[in-house]
Amino acid sequence: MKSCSNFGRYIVVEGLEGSGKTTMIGFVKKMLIKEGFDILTVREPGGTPISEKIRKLIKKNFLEEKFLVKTELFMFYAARIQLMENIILPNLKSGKWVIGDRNFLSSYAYQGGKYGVKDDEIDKINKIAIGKFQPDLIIYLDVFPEIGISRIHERKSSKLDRIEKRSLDFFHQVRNRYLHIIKNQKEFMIIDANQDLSSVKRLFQHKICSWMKRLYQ
Ligand code: Z5A
Repeated sequence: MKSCSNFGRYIVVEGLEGSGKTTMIGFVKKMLIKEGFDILTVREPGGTPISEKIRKLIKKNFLEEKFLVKTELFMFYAARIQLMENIILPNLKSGKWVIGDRNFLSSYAYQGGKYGVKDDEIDKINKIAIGKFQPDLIIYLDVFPEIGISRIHERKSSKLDRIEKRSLDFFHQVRNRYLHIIKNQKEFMIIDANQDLSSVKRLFQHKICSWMKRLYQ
């Protein structure tokens, strides 16, 4: 099934918290390794020493100062540049396939919208940060915020982080943003992630396999 091209492929999984991104990435990684692919998985924000420090800072609860949305946006992009330039691009160049837990669509969904930064302003930052670079495939796991959050509550014994503490309204807005902006992407798929785990896995496997068949036709 492997391509003759030396360049790897970059698949990004997007979705609200609790949509099952981490679970599905682990599952598809195992599946592709069995097929003989060399796979690297990364998460955003994070994935390099500097990006992991930024991750901690972004998630921290600050009582003494308001965290501004533009500050957040630049911090996510700072972490993204470190990860793209130092990890993702060199690995793709060496032929590895990279599966990412989030990328720029998260910034448009969480830091954009009615109360956030305008899309044309994010476009400018995006262009400076990653230029015209596009993932080969974006898979959006669509979950209702109520379901995603209840999964996170079930999973977590520790306190919620700064972003997870936001209102249900905020997450509904993020979901609407995702559903709107994903339609402008070159290669995307939407999976109904409200279903039970084995159904979502089945759908995920089916979608990836049909995309790969098209890729190697
Ligand atoms: N953020 C941003 O604002 N702007 C940006 O540009 C970027 C990010 C890049 C990162 O949080 C935060 O940063 C995130 C967006 C913001 N904030 N929020 N809120 P993170 O990296 O800590 O976490 P996350 O990306 O939001 O994902 P998560 O919380 O880890 O969830 P997940 O990976 O999608 O789900 P999971 O870990 O695979 O599953 C969660 C639980 O549900 C687990 O117990 C599973 O077994 C269970 N699960 C999964 N699927 C199912 C199904 N189908 N049925 C039943 N149970 C399931």
